[in-house]
Parts: sequence; C-alpha cells; structure tokens
Amino acid sequence: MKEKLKAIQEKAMAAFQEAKEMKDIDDLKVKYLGKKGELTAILKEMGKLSAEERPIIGQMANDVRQNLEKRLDEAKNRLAAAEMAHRLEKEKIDVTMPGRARAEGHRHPMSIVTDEICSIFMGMGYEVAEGPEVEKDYYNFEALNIPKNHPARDEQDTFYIGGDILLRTQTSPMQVRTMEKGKLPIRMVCPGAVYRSDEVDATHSPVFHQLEGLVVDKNITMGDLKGALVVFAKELFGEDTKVRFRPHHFPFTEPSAEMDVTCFACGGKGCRVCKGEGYIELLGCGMVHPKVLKMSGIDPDEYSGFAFGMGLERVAMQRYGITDLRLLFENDMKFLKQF
Ligand code: 2NL
Repeated sequence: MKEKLKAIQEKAMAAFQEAKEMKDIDDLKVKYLGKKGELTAILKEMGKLSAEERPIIGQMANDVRQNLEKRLDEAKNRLAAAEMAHRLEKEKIDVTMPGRARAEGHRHPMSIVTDEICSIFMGMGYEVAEGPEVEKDYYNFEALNIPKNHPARDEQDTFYIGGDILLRTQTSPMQVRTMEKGKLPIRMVCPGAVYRSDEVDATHSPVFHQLEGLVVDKNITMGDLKGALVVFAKELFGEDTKVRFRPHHFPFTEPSAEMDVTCFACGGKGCRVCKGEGYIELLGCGMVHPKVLKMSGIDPDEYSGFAFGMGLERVAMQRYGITDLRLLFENDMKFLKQF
C-alpha cells in the first residue's frame, strides 16, 4: 500500500504541474482527492491491513493528502497569476490615444438669426409668442383691416384650405389673438413660418419665415417705434448702423413706413449689393390702425400702439451674404457646415 500511495502522489504532482487551466485543477481535485478519487479508494482498503500497519499507513495517507492539497493550491495560484497577467496584457488600454471625435450638429442659420432677434427684443422686455400656422380668414385678413377686394386675399396669393380656413400669410393673427385676450399693455414678438402661393426662385418661396412685433400701451407714439427699432437695428448689425424711414402704406397701420439700414456690404457708401443706394430695406412698420385696435376690443382713444414685420430669410441673407434664398431650404451639408 505504501508503494501505491507513493505512486499516486507522484502521478498527481506531475499532473498538477501540467495543469493549464483552472478547469484542469477542478478535474484533478476530483480525480485524486474527491470522494470517489484515487486516494479515497486506497483508504477504503485500510480494513485489510494489520493493526500495526494501519496507523502507519493512515499517517502516510494523511501526509499524502496534505501534500497534494498544498500542491494543488500552489498550482491554482500559479494559474490564477498567469491568467491575470494574460488579461492585463490583453486588456491593456492606452489612455494617451486620441479619442474618437463625436459628430456634433449645430443650429441652422435661420435659427441663429431668429434666436438672436428674439433675444434682442426680450432684452427690451418683449415676450416671444408662437401660434398656429393654419388660421381663420378673420385673424389673417379681416381683423387686420385688409378689405375683401385686397390682392393679398386672391386665391393666386394665399393657400386656402377650404371655407374660411387658410395658411397664414403673416404672423399677425397671433398678435390679434393676443390683443383679443385684453391683457394690456402688450409688448410681444412673434416669429414663425408663413405661406404664400409664390413660385420658387432666388428670392421667393411658398414657405418662409417672418417675425412681427406689437406694442400696445397708453401714449405710445411714433417716437417709441423709432426708438425701439433703431436700438434693434444697431444691436443686430452693429453700433455704426444708420437707419432711415420711408413713408409706405399697409392697411393695418397708419401712418406706415419702411425702415432701411446701412448696407452691411459697403457700410453706406453704395455698392453692388445695395445697388448704389447705401441702404437696404429691413422691415415694414407703423402705428397700429385705430380700426384694428377697435376690432380686437381695445379702445383707440385710450390706447395706441406700433407694429412691425420683417422677413427672416432676408435678414439671414443680409447677415451672411447669401445670394440665393433656396440655399436656406435645401439642407445641403456643404452649405450648412459654414455656419
Ligand atoms: C412687412 C410689414 C408689418 C405689421 C406688419 C401688424 C400686426 C398687427 C397690427 C398691426 Cl396685429 N400691424 N403687423 C405692421 C406693419 C408692418 O409687416 O414688410 N413684413 C414683412
């Protein structure tokens, strides 16, 4: 039996040395030290031994078991260390490597211009309001003193949806709705898409964007209009910007004017962009027509107001020197990446 024990010990130790994976260790443990293992099989034969031999062989068997357990542990540690070393090598990361650049979007030039104009007016205490693009004939035309026979009401110019429903041709319906609510004073701007039945070319599109403003309070004069719009123009185009007002006509304002600003390209000297004028038209404006105030329930003897409206594509084109309106709608990445 001594020989057998020695043989098992040698065989087991050799096997432990050769173990390549953790799984081998577990298998070897079962094979040699397990309940159905080789060592246990020998111990079961102890009954056949004489009384003198039994303690000696028993002692020896215990030594072998302890030895093997110790060696098995060593082998296990060796494998664990090797495995860790291997993983550290394989999963090594170079923290100094450059990161992968993330593709980041940015605002559209139309959004940049719209946001900028809104913040200038917010700085002067105006609220920003947005409203429906599908409107009633009343809010788009009637309440703005635009008569039934006005060319803007022609089917050729306006998208009618049916009955008295249409796509708004200006953002004024939102101002009318605000006046109707009766909360005074009013200081508001309203940006948004408007629709007109135009053919697409370098300066026209059936969908474009406007920003209109409305102020209604006691004792509002043309002086307030000029003051607000001059501050606006200087903030948008720079402190050196000059403005000029030319008389005009709108059905919803009286008196009415158009406001020009010194040409962004030549600074007022006159060039190709402003056709030698030195000025470029920026917006239309005027004192809100008393009939318009009255129709929305505001007493024109007590209150007065001014209003203005501008095309946002035009502002963006001036601002960035864009010569074709279509670039703002086509979403060509080569164009958009420049902003
Ligand atoms: C232009 C001119 C303008 C208004 C819009 C307005 C709105 C109400 C009452 C009175 Cl509710 N007026 N809006 C006034 C003057 C001019 O727009 O050339 N737009 C592109």
